[in-house]
Amino acid sequence: MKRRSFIKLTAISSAGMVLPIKLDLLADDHQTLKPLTLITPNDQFYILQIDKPAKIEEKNWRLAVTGMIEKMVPPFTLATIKNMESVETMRTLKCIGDPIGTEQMSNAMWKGVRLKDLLDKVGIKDGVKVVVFVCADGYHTAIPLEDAIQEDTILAYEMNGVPLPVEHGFPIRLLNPGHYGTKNPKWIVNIQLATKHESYWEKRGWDPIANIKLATVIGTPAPDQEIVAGSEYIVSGAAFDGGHHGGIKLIEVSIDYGETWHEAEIWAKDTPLAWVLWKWTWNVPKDIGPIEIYARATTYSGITQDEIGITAEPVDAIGYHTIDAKIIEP
Ligand SMILES: Nc1nc2c(c(=O)[nH]1)N[C@H]1C(S)=C(S)[C@@H](COP(=O)(O)O)O[C@H]1N2
Ligand SMILES: [Mo]
Repeated sequence: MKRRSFIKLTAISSAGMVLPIKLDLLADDHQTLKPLTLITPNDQFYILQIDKPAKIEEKNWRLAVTGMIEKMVPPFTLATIKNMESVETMRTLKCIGDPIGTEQMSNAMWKGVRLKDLLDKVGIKDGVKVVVFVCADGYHTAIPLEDAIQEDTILAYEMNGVPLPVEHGFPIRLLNPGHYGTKNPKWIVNIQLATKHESYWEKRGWDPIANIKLATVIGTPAPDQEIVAGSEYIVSGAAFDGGHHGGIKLIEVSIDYGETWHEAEIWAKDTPLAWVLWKWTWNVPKDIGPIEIYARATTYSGITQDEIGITAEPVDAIGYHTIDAKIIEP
């Protein structure tokens, strides 16, 4: 029991106390996950930023690539970028301040260009170590060059079939696979090739690497939900390993504090860079009273989440998400 409260406190202190961020559109009805859909509609996708969204007009926007470049190229317009070879990809974004992902994890289809294709146009000088993203809202962050030139690192300009909504970074944001939201900057106006950079959140003590950890989230039931004795109830949620452990192989649910585990059905999945959705039909017992529900994932690489989280190569797993609910009289 002690361990369970530890996990909850961690989530609260990192999301609420340490990160002084605005949960703009996270109204009350977004506070807990509902039954999820594989793709999160844009108007339900979580939103996080240090201040107000930057409002950029396409005609006034240019993307300058500067620093340790080989040749001078005029700043890119959105039209030039859209003329480059495009890629479409499903990606889950998750905030570092919500490690379990109960509120700040969503999934979308994105369209954009490979960052490496853009960097090829300017040439990368020897000695470059990091690629820095400077954003119109004052945010800035850097990623290692080897991450930047990966096939899966995308500058996205569309989200679920429409131009990036203002809140999600119009006209261009980065999708950096396997990394928490901090490394997925929005409203990018300048990309700099450099030897080092101290990013906005790193200056404030946050993890500069920001690898997504394996986690399983319970969407239904919500905390304190009342479940009818003797009924069939669908426990459901999402799991995500950030693509670090080969993807999610198995989800299990326990209603006896981890004594026994029941295999859930993974009913929706796409790439390892996106969450999987799972459900388990529970034949709710006749006994009335409080109940605790746990969920855990096992990855293809063979890692299973434990109660307090584990350190595992190449990146870690967090502990179980647990939900306190109630069995009530029919
Ligand atoms: N320019 C800019 N980009 C940003 C941020 C920000 O404050 N400014 N916040 C980051 C954080 S902490 C997260 S979790 C994601 C959230 O992306 P979303 O609002 O599209 O869900 O944006 C990231 N990109
Ligand atoms: Mo975040």
